[in-house]
Amino acid sequence: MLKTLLLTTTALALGLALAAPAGAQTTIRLVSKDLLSSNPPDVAHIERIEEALRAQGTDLDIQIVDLPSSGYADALGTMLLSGDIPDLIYFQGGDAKMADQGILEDLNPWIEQSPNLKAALWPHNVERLSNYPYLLYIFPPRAPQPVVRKDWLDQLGMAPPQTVEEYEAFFRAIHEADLDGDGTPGNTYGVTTAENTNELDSIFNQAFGITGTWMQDEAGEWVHARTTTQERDKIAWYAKLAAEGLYDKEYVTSKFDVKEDKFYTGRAGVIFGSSAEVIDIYGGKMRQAHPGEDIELALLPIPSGPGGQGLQAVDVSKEARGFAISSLSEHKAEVAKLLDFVASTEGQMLDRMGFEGEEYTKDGDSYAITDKMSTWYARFFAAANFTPPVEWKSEAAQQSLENVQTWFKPDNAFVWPAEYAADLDATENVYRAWVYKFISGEAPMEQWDQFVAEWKAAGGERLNQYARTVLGS
Ligand SMILES: [Ca+2]
Repeated sequence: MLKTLLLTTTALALGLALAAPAGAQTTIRLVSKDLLSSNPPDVAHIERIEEALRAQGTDLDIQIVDLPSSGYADALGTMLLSGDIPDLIYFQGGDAKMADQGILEDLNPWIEQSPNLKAALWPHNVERLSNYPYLLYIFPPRAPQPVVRKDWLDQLGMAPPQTVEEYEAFFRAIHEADLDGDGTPGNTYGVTTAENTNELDSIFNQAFGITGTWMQDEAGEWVHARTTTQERDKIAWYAKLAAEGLYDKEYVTSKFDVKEDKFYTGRAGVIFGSSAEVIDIYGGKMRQAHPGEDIELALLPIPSGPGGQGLQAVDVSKEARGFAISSLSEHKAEVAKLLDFVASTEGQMLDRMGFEGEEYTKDGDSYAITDKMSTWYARFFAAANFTPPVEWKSEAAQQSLENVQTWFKPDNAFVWPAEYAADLDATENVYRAWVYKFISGEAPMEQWDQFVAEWKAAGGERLNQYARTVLGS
């Protein structure tokens, strides 16, 4: 037995020696948030990535640089400014300053040479990389999408709404029925949101023709979309829904837990989940709230409307976070190989699925997910083109990810110079306050022009003028 083992080990060592000549090992240093040399799963994960790369002929010693999770961005900035610059750096802010210093590599040529990385990109990644080539963050964008209890959908006997009009009819049907079964029809909202109308905007902006942050008015001049007639028509529709009890006016004081609670207790029929994971958390909590009922959630379609169809335009000015390669690194090609590997099917099997016997079990070609999967997270990427060997996400969650690709629209938002911060704050406050006045019925829609004037006076005119210099004509 021992002899066999020794022979095997020797054969393995010989095999490795052939694949990577002695002395060819390259050390690369990696700093990432929540990736720690004191966390055994992190270490084991990095080690098996090294092993897999070695089998492909790239012999890396990947050293984890430890930084605290709390205050990570500041700690990273201090380390980099001291001249300690790892080969591969995860940023969560503070990257633009470093890019200005010239220490971040333009990633586009590397991606061009890395077939797995290239194929793993989500549509918004491609756009962001073309505007700002220093950060790579391969995860789906946050895009709130509406869900409803499948049994409620069945009870209503209606087809899922495909248009703005059908959504209104759908919200009304929920409101007028007594789906929560408390004996009182009319005490369930069609839809509720948390804090503001952003979640509704996620699917209704494009439907009303609000194509991006900046739009051209009748005269062909760039204006902020929030002051357009398309926005006015959308807010008027939200206000109509609210006036008829279809949309919950109390959104303005609802935190996310309140929004969720209204959904689980049947006081609202539709809420929005910001990601596939969140949609499945909502499904799990709904089942917990109704033991023995085995409730599934259904994802509702992205509606078409008078102005178009799609998910709200995604800011593509740059990634807000992600991995960067140091332009000072002597091992950029090896770092690129590492990134290309984690984006590959083999790499994604490790990074997305966790460990066999921990996050999943395997019997022949058959995989099963364990409870531990709920706390596993990808250390690197969630490739757009990776299909796991066993699906644990609900149909609703999977469909939401497909929608993110199908209905992606790039925004024309840009990065503001710091001097506009006060104008941005002030105009945001004016907008939120007026939207609530319109939706609550405190202000009639006839006062729209008054809102626009106030928005411009609060700094909006300056924003418009600057936008025109950026976007041209
Ligand atoms: Ca009821």
